[in-house]
Amino acid sequence: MTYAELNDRYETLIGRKNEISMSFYNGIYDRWINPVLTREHIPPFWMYDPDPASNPFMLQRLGVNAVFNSGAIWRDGRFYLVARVEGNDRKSFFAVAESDSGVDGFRFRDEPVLLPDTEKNETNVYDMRLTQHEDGWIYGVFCSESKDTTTDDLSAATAAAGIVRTRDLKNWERLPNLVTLRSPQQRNVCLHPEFVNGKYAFYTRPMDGFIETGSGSGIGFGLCDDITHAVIDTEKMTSVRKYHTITEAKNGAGAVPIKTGKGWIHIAHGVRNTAAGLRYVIYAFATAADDPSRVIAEPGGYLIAPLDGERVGDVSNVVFTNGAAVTPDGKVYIYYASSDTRLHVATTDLDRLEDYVFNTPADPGRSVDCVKQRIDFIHANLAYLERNRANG
Ligand code: M1P
Repeated sequence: MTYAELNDRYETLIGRKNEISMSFYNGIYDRWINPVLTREHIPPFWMYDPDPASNPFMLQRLGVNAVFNSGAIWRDGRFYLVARVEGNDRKSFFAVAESDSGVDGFRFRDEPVLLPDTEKNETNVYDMRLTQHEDGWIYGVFCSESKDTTTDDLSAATAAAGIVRTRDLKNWERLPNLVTLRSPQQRNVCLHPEFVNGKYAFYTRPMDGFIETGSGSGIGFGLCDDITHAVIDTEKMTSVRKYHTITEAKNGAGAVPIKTGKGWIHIAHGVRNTAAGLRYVIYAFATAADDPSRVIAEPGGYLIAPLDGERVGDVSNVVFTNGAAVTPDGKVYIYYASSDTRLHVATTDLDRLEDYVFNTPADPGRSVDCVKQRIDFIHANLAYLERNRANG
């Protein structure tokens, strides 16, 4: 292929219109047929030297393996994603893509984000949550991963929460990593958009090790006075892991909580173990308007699970979100990645999301109680249908 042909292929992809999937329905959200970002959305000049003199065979010199977990924000009529881009060398980095529609046309800016190099042991960065904070800054909180130097195990790593801030999504100021005094490691940390008791509030995910949460029992919540040297002493638990549920193995904050009339809606991920490995799904819960650490609604089961082709990828059987954009007219765009490979969008609105979170029955915890719950539901539904028939 010539560089011009590569570029034509790229432009055709960027220009492709997306459509709501008609084969999926649950009333809660719509799925869209095409992923919004894939590795094919990477500009060719990030991967190919276009000069035939130095690249006579038009070889890819710096490949991109995957584009997935993405922070999201809506600002001034445009949708911005800060995606996790993973090179063929396994290192992840961040890149900003923009679109007018939020469902198609996402185009990466000319260069990825070069973070200030202040954490000298940091090897990898990923999964940025973008928070438009009431202090006027846009914060990006992400996983900052370093080699665990206390062991010879080459796969041993340490996860911490990195923090950057920006006013324009172009110039990024790096702040010191979050310190949590009582948790050795952190991943999936997310900054709450408002001050709580006059302090910055973080959702955390305390972990004893890099993969296992160990004694960490779920999504934590902690306050800090100074975001430029963020230290959290005590983490209070919000949504906790439970036996034989979708969060049994671990869970973690996802998109920045969404403010509604009834409280804060959280779209998070839950993980359970199976004979085929870990299965990641997306679930939702709500916390109180006046106390964003207190869970007030927890619909049973998952909101989004891997479906069809989403089930397969580099880390199969995974859906994961770290970003949702909300428009002023109440439309909600949930950006979720499948199998650590590509990024999709599911769309809904605040009313439907609120109805889902507050009116979906909670998980009763035991099969027998689930059957009773369903039978009560069936009886009520049949009675309604019968009444309707009787009334003509
Ligand atoms: O591979 C699935 C996900 O695994 C991690 O999530 P968690 O910390 O909950 O296990 C993250 O690294 C995430 O990037 C990844 O998608």
